[in-house]
Amino acid sequence: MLENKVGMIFGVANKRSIAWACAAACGEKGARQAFTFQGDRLKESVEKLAGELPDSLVVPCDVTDQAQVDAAFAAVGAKYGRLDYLVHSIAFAPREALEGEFVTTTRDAFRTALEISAFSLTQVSLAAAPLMTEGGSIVTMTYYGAEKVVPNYNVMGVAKAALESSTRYLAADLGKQNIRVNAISAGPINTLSARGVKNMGSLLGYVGEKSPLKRNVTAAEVGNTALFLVSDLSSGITGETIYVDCGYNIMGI
Ligand code: 1JT
Repeated sequence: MLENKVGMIFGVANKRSIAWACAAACGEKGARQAFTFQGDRLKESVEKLAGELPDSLVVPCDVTDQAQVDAAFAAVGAKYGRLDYLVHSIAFAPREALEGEFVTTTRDAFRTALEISAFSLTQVSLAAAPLMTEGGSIVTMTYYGAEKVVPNYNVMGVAKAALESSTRYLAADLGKQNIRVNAISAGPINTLSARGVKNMGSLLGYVGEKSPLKRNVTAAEVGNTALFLVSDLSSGITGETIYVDCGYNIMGI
């Protein structure tokens, strides 16, 4: 399904990462993929995982450093000569911003969360577009806390609201180049990022009981939706936020 397609995956930390589930689903369908990592501590882990897939590339990319972003896309251009899809699965907020009350969010935490979690989508979309010469698909990850208040999600909710809105504005701009931009709103998953969050266990239990499917979503299910969004099966979908949350978001009480 993705034979002759080239993808670029942002946000793999380990095998539980949503980004890795996306890459594994797409790799199985024949895509070649480049992986970015942030900081030396993730280099080995990402190189090991990427090594499981044929003809992959691993490049450093801290999105707060424009030179690294430019170099990462230059490396993809040099190796593959093109890009068909991009998976953006990165977010960050200082730990203390994800507990207590939103009203105490500092200027610094706000700036960092919005820069890394929301602005980076625009940044990588601009860099990706010239390589997407035959059209393309960009997929990002969001969460329900963008729309409704979820205790402790705080500034990440504000950042995800900006990310979802950015998805629509980017879709409008890039549509003329046949580049589609969509977001997946995933239910909570026990990844490395989520692990650092207080009361993640009880959140997972609560969502698992309340959702129509009476369970939590898996990273593999998010990966399969990313596969759909990067494939031609979704050729008429852009600017959309698709829920992959076992139906949790449709419930009132
Ligand atoms: C970040 C973290 C972004 C955790 C994230 C995230 N997007 C979803 N999660 C999981 C989560 C976190 C909280 C939550 C519900 C789900 C941690 C590092 C920074 C980026 O609140 C109930 C806080």
